Amino acid sequence: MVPHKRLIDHHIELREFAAEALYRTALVAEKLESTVRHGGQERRRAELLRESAQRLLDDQFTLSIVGEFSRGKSTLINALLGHEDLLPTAIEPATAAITVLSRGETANATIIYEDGTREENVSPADLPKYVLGRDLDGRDLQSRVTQKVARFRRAGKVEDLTAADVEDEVKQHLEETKPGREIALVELTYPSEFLADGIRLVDTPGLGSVNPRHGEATRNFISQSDAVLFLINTDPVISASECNFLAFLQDYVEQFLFVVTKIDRYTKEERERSLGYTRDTIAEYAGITMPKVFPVSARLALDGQVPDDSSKFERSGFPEFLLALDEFLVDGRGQRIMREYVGTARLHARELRKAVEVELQGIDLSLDELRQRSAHAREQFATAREARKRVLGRLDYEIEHGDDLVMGPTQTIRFRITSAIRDDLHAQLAECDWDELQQAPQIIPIFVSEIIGEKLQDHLDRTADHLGKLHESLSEECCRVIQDLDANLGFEFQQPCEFLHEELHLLPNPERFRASLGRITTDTIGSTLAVALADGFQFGGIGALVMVGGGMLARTALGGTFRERARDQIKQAVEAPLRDLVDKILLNVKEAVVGGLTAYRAAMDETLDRAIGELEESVSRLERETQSTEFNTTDRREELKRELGSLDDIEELLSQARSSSA
Ligand SMILES: Nc1nc2c(ncn2[C@@H]2O[C@H](COP(=O)(O)OP(=O)(O)OP(=O)(O)O)[C@@H](O)[C@H]2O)c(=O)[nH]1
Ligand SMILES: [Mg+2]
Repeated sequence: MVPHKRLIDHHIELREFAAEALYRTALVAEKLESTVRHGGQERRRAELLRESAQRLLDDQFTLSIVGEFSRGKSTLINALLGHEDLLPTAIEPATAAITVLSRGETANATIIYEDGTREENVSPADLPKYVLGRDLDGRDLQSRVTQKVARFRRAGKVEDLTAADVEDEVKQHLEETKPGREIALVELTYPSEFLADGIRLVDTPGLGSVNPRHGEATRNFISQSDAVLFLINTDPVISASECNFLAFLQDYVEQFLFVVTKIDRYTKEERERSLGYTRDTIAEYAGITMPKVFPVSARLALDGQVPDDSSKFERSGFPEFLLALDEFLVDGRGQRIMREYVGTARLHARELRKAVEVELQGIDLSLDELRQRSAHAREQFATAREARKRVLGRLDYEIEHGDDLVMGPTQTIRFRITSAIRDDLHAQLAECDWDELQQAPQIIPIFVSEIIGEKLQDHLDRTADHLGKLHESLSEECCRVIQDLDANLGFEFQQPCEFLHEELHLLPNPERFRASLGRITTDTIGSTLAVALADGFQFGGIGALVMVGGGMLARTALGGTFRERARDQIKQAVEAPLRDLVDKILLNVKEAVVGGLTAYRAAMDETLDRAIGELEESVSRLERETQSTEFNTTDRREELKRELGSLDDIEELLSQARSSSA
């Protein structure tokens, strides 16, 4: 299936404008590095710009397909690539490993294990061996236990069945299904036009299946995604746990497209009701206004790819979906190009312009005038460097006191939060029925995260506010230093330094920082509790029964005993990590604050150093040039004017890039 041509052309146009601007800026930098100059500063700039252009042209974009188990993720990818059996699919929870698909001449898989070893040249036909989880939904265990209960029942001895009998089955099952070497990732190449232009499609293990490690694998991969396709079904409609997962995703990814699959199974009326409900729920719970939700049938799309059956393809919803998907991809990629590449080209072009302007004005001066000017400029540079020291000194102070800022009231906070969670958790567990207990590994981290989030909110808000104010005042000061330098240097510049505000704006800002503090909390809770629950509860033997037993055990006399034991097990699994959880969160927040401040300091330092250093270097070069006997003022002036013209062209290209991205 080929992506829509016009939109792809449009994306390529933007990318080419940006790449050309980067290459041309590199050329200007190189030309300015004339024979009389030393230091190789501009040559290094040119290298940097070329590398950046190369990266842009290799431009990869990762689109992850996520959703709960069995929603049809793998089938949807197969339909997008037009190959029915490429990725294994199944009625029960299937995919257990992250599979990254990219374009290649042949279909070929590489298996990468957690220990770093690789298995190359695996045939896609063998993928089920690697990608499918064994007994992922506990079906084997369930049937094993069911058979045992049935045997007792047939013999009329169901009353004699003890918990120990059932536990034996669990132990034996766990022993037989012990996981082998864990797969970290499967890389699969496939010759498809859909994967042209650096698109990588990622099939992820479904969430909400009984093995929390699979949800973890998906959660951990999300930060590497540029955009997400979120799969939901017509029936069941979107659930609370899907909404929670969506909220988690929103911390990492800005671009979402929602797909409701398997529409072939329902009538038009059912579909429309389900779609309406899904849209409203997403809008209400995830705060995404007018979410784009596309109803499709991957099954019909696959069947409709057989020649002479285009009506199925028409009915699959794929024609509209593919159009929207193109638009979505172009939009997402375009935003990234604007952010990462157009901005870089613009910054360097402006710096070069300043350097050219200083030189052009300088070579027209008499030697005496020039000496006076550069003596004056040197004083200004010294003043600017003093101001830079002051700005950095303030940041050093904050970094040194990062501990107080974040860790101050740790003890009280820890006590308050842990007891609140414990009380609430016990009360909640007492109310849980079998079905709810089965969902504990998914629900508990969300529940704990909500309580901790609520209790820590004030504390995190204060920290974020403080950092926000600091950022604001330091950015202002930084801009002032450079503005003062520009204004007092004795040379005139065509463009004021308003862009500096934009550049500094990219550094940690209060809102983004507030969001990232929230994310640290969710991440810490997610990983700490998921692992604790997985080890202590899921694989701890008896707990697994809760996963499988559901209705069947509830109907036997054992039901009550197991429910109680399962509750205790959940309490134990959660309580131990709770004690350290708050400390861990605060420590992670502190690391993020200090890390953020340190990165901010480095960026501030670099900005100021560059702004001062570039001009200083221009003035020094000017002196060297005018003193050099071989220097030809007329030629150089012509050369500089030409480069100024090139810089005008680059600005023009960049504004074309901006308008083509709009
Ligand atoms: N009728 C119909 N069935 C579908 C469609 N898409 C998927 N299915 C079926 O739904 C089941 C689950 O599909 P998968 O593609 O394995 O689902 P998944 O989301 O990858 O599941 P996990 O890997 O377990 O997370 C399979 O039996 C598919 O054949 C569809 O559009 N229509
Ligand atoms: Mg799958």
